Amino acid sequence: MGFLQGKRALIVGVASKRSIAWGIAEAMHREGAELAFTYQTEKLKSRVEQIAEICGSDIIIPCDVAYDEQITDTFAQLGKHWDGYDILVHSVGFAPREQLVGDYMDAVTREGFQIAHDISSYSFVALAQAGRSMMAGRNGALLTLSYMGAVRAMPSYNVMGLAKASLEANVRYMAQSLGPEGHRVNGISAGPVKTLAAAGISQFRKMLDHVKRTAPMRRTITPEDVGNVAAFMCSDLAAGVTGEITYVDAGYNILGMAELGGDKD
Ligand code: NAD
Ligand code: 0WE
Repeated sequence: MGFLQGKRALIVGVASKRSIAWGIAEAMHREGAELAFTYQTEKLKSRVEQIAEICGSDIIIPCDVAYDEQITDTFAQLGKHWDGYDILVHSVGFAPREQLVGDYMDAVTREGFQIAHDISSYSFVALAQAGRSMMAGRNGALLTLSYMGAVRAMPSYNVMGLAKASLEANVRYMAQSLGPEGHRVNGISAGPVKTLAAAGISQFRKMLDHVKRTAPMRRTITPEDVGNVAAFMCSDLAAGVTGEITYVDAGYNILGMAELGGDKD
């Protein structure tokens, strides 16, 4: 029997078969969870439907987290299928593209800052809030995805780094709020993966190569690597863990002077 047997999970953030959220959905399905999915835009609907079908799910709900009504309506729709749910996976991040180019202080604007924080951090607590009553009494688990740019200044990640820092603080404050209700809130800080969100980021290849050469495991990570840890974190096996950010990055974050320890250069 899978370790998520009897659990119901809402997955927010599938856009393609490369999505980290898809790796998470696959692992949760394998471990016996029942799944529901949201999609951001009509363009993504048929793709998310296909992916949901592979996981035996026919619950596919539109949700652009920029809109309060769509967040509220997501749980009204979910309530037509399920009387409650146990797991929320938030795998959403966005900043206007021009924010992720060049030097931080040249690129940042008030609007770019606001959008990055709204979509990448506020949306996590907004979804949790809207779904709170449906999680009541079920010892729920909430999970989000972060990146090391939250805690280190990195090239071009720019205002997304600040938004991820906010998201990681959100994990801790949400854990404080929801702990007394029996719910746990955690984050996974993933190493770089080639997904749609990474497409068109200049030097992304170089970042993957750098990790391959220098990370302790001498490889990059996959959505499957993240999925397995996510499934564990949202299961009762992790009942004693909340407010935590777990790195799934082949060990890259523990290094200093990474380049000198690598195979080449
Ligand atoms: P992805 O493009 O597959 O997923 C990003 C998702 O965010 C998409 O499904 C997109 O529809 C959704 N999204 C964006 N704006 C939205 C909005 N307004 N409303 C609803 N959904 C919206 O890319 P991914 O790499 O799988 O990203 C998932 C998460 O993982 C993000 O939080 C990202 O920051 C994080 N992450 C990614 C990497 C990486 O290198 N790919 C590394 C660490 C963390
Ligand atoms: O969190 C992310 C991706 C975030 C992201 C990506 C995009 C591209 C398309 C947010 N907003 C947008 N907006 C768009 O218009 N990652 C961790 C992947 C990533 O993105 C980077 C990275 C890494 C790693 C951007 C610059 C530098 C490194």
